Formats: sequence, structure tokens, C-alpha cells
Amino acid sequence: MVTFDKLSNGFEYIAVQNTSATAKIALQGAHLFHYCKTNQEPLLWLSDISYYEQGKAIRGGIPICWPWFGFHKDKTLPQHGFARTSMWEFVGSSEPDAKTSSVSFRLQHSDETLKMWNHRFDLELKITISDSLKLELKTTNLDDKEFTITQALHTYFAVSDISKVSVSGLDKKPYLDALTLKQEIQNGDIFFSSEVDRVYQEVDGELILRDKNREISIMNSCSYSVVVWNPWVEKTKKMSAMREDAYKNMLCIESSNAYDDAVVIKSDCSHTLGAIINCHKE
Ligand code: TA6
Repeated sequence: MVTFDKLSNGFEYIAVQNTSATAKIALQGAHLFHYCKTNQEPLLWLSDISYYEQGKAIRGGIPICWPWFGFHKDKTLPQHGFARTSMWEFVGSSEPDAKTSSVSFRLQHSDETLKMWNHRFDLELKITISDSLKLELKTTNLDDKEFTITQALHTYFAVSDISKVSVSGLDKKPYLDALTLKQEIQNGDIFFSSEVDRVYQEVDGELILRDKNREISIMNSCSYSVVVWNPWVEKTKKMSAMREDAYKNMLCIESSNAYDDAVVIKSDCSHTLGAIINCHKE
């Protein structure tokens, strides 16, 4: 079942319920902020003091960072681009069976976006809610010249205790450490005991987030970079809409095209960044 709904302050979202899972996607940013498999805990972390208002990205879920990841050289422009704070159009839904629902959203250039990024585009996000979670972010270049994007599905995973989780699948991968600005090589699995903010490159396989009693698998497509971020104690204090102890129960693993993995899209051509996320209880 796919329905329109609103929070008490009028903030609009799409609610999805089928035999596999429930989900909620805000029209602002086509922002998936809830996904919960039947008989499981929510997959995604969501701040209990998040904003739900025009122009402010929800803190948690899966913000869409587009058409740039990170800061723009023009500091008057928003970090992580404008897609996550823009109002998207709900395009439609399909429910091929009782356990599967797909919903699609669209964002196109406007006078407002052209002032920030002078390119004509069509951006479509298709989210498939079933016993796995699939996102497909398709960029189409409507311009008469090529353009370059960086992007990320900035996924906040809910974890039981950040000091007891691990991430595998990045062994021997090069990464930019955003805290030191140094290039490093990953040695084995990733564990967390301080702030981590890394952009892994040459990523071409399955990632596994191991938590107390569940394993989360992430498979990306047309993406060769992954961002791993936990703000830990001091950075969390500086983050908007996050309680001071929020870092203990969240971890971002972001399917992306970031930094050296930027994507050049020719006129009338498209690129689709994809991620399939599976969660298994042990
Ligand atoms: O993806 C990691 C990161 O770039 C961090 O450095 C931190 O800034 C985070 O994104 C959150 O950014 P936001 O703009 O959502 O506060």
C-alpha cells in the first residue's frame, strides 16, 4: 500500500507498507527516512530531534547528496548540493506483488537550481521496498554540453553500539582520510573508537556491516567510492539536529561517486547510481 501522509506540521511524505517492510519517504529531497523489515528493528538511524521543515535536510535516513558531494568551492552554496532540500515530484508507484513496492520521484532544473548549478537535468530516484532495499538514482543530462557530478546516497545505518560494530569489504582499498587529508590504505576490517570520515576508492565488491545480532550487506552499482563516517564525541556536538550521544547508535556507509570517482555525463546521456541493501538477523 502506498499513501500520501503529512506530519502535524504539514511536512509531506509517502508511506509504504507491504508484507516485507514499512517505509517513509519525504517529498523534500525524496528522502527515505524510515525503512523497517517486518519483525526487525529499523534499518536506518533517524535523529529524534531532526528537523522536518522546508529547506532543512532530515538528519538520518538516506539524504541524497547531488549534484556535488561535500563542500562546494563557492561557500555560499550548500554542502552536499541542493537535491536533499528541494521539493521533488512524486512520479508514481508500482506493487507487482504483496511483498514489493516501488516508488519514484523526480527533480528537474529550475530557475533556482540554475542559479546554483547552471545545467539542465532530470534526476529520478526509484526506491524498491521489499525484503531488501534498492535505490536507483538516475541523472539525465538535458543540456547541449556534458556536465560532471559527484553524488552520494548518504545512508545512516542504525547500530546497537558503534564501539562494537565492524565493516568488512574494504581491505587493501585506498582512502582519503578527510580528517588528515592524507591518502591511506585500509588494513583489514574497520572498527570504531574515534571520529572516522573516509572516502574509499576502487570499491568494487560487497560491504558488510556487522552489528550485535544482524548483518547488513551493501552492494553498489556504477559507484567505485564509499564514504564511511562516524562523528564520534566532539564532531557530534557541532552537528545540527543530533543529540550529543547520537554517535553511539549510527554509522554512515555512503554509496557514492565522490572525489576521483566523479561522473562525466554527456548531453542526452544518463548515469544511474545504485545500491541494494539487505539486512539479515543472525
Ligand atoms: O559524508 C560525511 C560528511 O561529509 C561529514 O564530513 C559530515 O559533514 C556529514 O557528511 C554530514 O554533513 P551534513 O551536511 O548532513 O551535516
